[in-house]
Amino acid sequence: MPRLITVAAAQLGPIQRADSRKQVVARMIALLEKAKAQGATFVVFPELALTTFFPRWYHEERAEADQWFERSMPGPETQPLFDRARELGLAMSFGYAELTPEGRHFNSSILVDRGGRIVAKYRKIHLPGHVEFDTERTHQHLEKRYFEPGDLGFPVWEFEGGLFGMAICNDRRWPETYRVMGLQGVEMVVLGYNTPSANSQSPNETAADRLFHHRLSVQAGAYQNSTWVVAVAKAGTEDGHHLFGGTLIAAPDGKIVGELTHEEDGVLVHPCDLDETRFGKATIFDFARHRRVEHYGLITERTGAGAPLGKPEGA
Ligand code: CDT
Repeated sequence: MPRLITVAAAQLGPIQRADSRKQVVARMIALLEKAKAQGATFVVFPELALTTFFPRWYHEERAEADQWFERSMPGPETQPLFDRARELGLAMSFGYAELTPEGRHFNSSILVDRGGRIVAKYRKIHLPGHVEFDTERTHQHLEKRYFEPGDLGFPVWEFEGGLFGMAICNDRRWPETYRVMGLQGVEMVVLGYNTPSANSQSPNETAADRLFHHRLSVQAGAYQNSTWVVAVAKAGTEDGHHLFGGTLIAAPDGKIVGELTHEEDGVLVHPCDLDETRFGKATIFDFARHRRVEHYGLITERTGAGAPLGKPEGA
């Protein structure tokens, strides 16, 4: 019997700065209903799903940015989303800006079970961008100003009959993200993203290049850890700033089994057999047999690149 989980990657089209949480939650509920009609049992929404991608906007007063954060989850505006998911019997995952009671700011995502209970939380670890307004860039990316790095690591949870992990946007570009979860036997990684289609520091990089790097990272993470990866975009033009789409599901052999080609609200539904992760985990990526951790020390000893370790032969 395959261990099937029918996943809906629920892409959101653009959310403008003026759009309210209430409007966005209504759109997310419409996607839940669409996903349910197509047989999904688990719906994955993007990073910072409830608002525009606000790290592009500079607030001199840090506290002004608190308008984009959720002080509780669920809160008054998100409760209808939880209620509808529970009524439909759907599990879900989505990203949001988290403001803790102690005043800490994280770029977070959660797993919610079919009963509407939050059973897992992840806080984004790899924060791209910068802290101060940067006049050299064509647009700002102020995640390092508005968030602190996640403090929860990359745990894997038993969920929906399998082993699930989360990552958020820039995390997908780092092999360590997947490997730490791979070492816990992860069978499905769900991640959302908001990725500008222009590189603010290089006019030579095209939107096609950026999509290529996105696919490359997600497919490599899936293949090298023999896991499903569900990658979900917020896409389209937000107040003049374009985010690429490319919502996709990658199988444990690294192949893309489905991809959205538009930039609007929509679902990509695929029945994922978690047992398909077994072959790779038992053969080429059987970590217990093939990894050589005695040679991997630099991975945790060094953050940035340092002096080469090679010595001339015979020296
Ligand atoms: N949201 C997010 O992490 N976006 C980044 C953009 C990188 S450019 C500073 C990404 O890696 O897709």
